[in-house]
Amino acid sequence: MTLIAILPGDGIGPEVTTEARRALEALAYDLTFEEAPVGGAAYRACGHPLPEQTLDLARRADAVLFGAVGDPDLDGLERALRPEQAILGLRRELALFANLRPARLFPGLEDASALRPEVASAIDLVIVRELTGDVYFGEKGQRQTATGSRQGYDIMAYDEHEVARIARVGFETARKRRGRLCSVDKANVLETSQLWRDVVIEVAADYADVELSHMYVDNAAMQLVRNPGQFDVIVTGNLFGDILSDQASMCAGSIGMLPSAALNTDAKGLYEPIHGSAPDIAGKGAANPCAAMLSAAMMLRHSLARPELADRLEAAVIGAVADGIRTPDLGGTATTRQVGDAVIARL
Ligand code: GGG
Repeated sequence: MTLIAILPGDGIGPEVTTEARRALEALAYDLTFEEAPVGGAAYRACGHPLPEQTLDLARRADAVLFGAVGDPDLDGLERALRPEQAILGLRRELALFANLRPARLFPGLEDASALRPEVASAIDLVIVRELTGDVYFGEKGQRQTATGSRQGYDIMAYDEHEVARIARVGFETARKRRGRLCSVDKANVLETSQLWRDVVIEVAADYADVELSHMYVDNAAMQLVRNPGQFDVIVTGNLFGDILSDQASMCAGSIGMLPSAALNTDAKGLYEPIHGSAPDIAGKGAANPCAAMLSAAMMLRHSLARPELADRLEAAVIGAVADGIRTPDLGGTATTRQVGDAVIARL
């Protein structure tokens, strides 16, 4: 039996993972599910955002379906106990260094996009975000300077092997798509980015069939709204990738539409909507479950080797949205459960 770990987390995480799990149950009868607390919910239940039992389940499982973490009521906690540490810990412990974040405008969502319809309709890209390095995992802290003022610091660092392995994921992803890879950095200012650019160019020698370009992150942010159709695959670091994918989501209609896959070198992966816990709408039945359901489709494709089921689930989500069954973030009035039901009815 294939074991799926369900880690719903905080805020809207439980609502959206419930719909994704229902879709998986409707599609495949040979999956077993085990659920464990994570994030703020786990801190409240066991005193730690990533309890040993949750990590153990994630290690045993064939794949992990993750909701969201974040709880403003726990903002005062020391950093090691904050809900967000759970997802960082999972990425580190499972060595999930490669994050695939596809963004495309589904039929009928032109009006929901932050862009003009003719610009928005061209968006069809994948952001390949490095996930276990950068300022997220470098040395960090607060200290006092010689003049007595408080200083916070987060060291940005990348080793060449970290850059090379994510660059390869970028090239391989581009090779399976339209053959264009744009590496995004800030090489005019950051030494880390200069190394990033040098290593990406070295790796490019193995991918003569892929057209490589480079862009500074500030320009990439601007180009994403000016002309998103120019991008096929973007490969970038942890922080830049986090920011650019939220931006891309609004070009594609809503942050509630973007799934993600966090992968290591095995089939094991962690699948999560790119959105956070959205505490303002938690428990109201207003959360968009599409990103979580599309993340489940990515799980079927990447970890469970069921591409035909992944295609069916993606088509069902696209069909429901095209038929106007949409949550408020997309301008609709449907509830989380109604969208889930509409997707499952189309499987
Ligand atoms: N489902 C995504 C989520 O819960 N994000 C919260 C978060 O803090 N993520 C850290 C990051 O990806 O940068």
